[in-house]
Amino acid sequence: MRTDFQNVLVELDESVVTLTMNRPEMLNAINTLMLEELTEAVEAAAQLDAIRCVVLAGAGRAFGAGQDLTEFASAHMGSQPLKVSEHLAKYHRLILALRHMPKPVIAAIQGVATGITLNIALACDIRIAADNARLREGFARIGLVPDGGGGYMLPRLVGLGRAIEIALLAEDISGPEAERIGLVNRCVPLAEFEETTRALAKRLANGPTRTYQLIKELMYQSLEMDLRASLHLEGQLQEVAYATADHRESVDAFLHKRAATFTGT
Ligand code: T3D
Repeated sequence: MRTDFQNVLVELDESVVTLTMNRPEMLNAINTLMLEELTEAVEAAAQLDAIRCVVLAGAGRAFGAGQDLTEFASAHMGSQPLKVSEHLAKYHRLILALRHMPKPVIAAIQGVATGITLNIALACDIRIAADNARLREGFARIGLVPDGGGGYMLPRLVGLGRAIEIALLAEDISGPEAERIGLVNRCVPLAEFEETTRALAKRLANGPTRTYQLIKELMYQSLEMDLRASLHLEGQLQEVAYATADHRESVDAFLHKRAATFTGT
């Protein structure tokens, strides 16, 4: 996996990889290069069996300030105006790569998370916020609709009524409030934020990775299904889970009163 990106830091700690959006001087606003690098890193992490949990973070005092509006404005106003569908296709590739990641992805949110950066976090499996987090679905403030999967993820996380209010008003939501309404899974004091994230990532990385992949598939696909279809899918996935080494190991560990060691297979 490449580690020499310009706008994304890649840190591997045992089987946890942390991808950090790294333009702190402009609150990690996403320019084309960062988007391409982040997508490449996420896709590479998906391929590597040695990586069993991915953390997405922001450098400095923010998670991220959304689209780089300087780059956006110059693209809009240049002689060849931005082709929105082509531009968005790049974001969509990242959103799908996160959503299809065959291992857990944690978004670690401190400070500002707005616009497309927030929606990238919503595409992750678990969100941990520090208590200084300010989450804002900021698109309406610049006359845009939520993109990058916001229209899909937001109502599924917080319910339709609240999602519409959040998108229309585009106001800051604090970390504790985000936890209360289900926009993030947990909000912790800033002083405990890194350690909480690290401990959760390690725990997930030491778990039954293949089973986690199947659980993600079951949950995400079931969103699009009726009960009958979901029950059918659960049967198919359980067949795969029964055949994993981790399933056999955990039953054996229980029977022999010892801790299980998961290999992720
Ligand atoms: O392309 C697509 O279709 C995808 C769609 C994307 C749309 C979006 O992502 S919508 C959201 C776009 N983002 C914004 O509207 C946020 C703009 N930024 C702000 O409103 C404020 O910076 C914040 C509220 C996020 C933070 O305020 P504050 O006071 O803590 O920091 P600051 O001083 O405003 O920002 C620090 C620097 O970062 C500053 O640069 P300077 O003056 O020190 O040279 C600021 O200009 C820069 N910065 C912050 N956000 C962006 C940015 N530069 C470019 N693009 C940004 N988004």
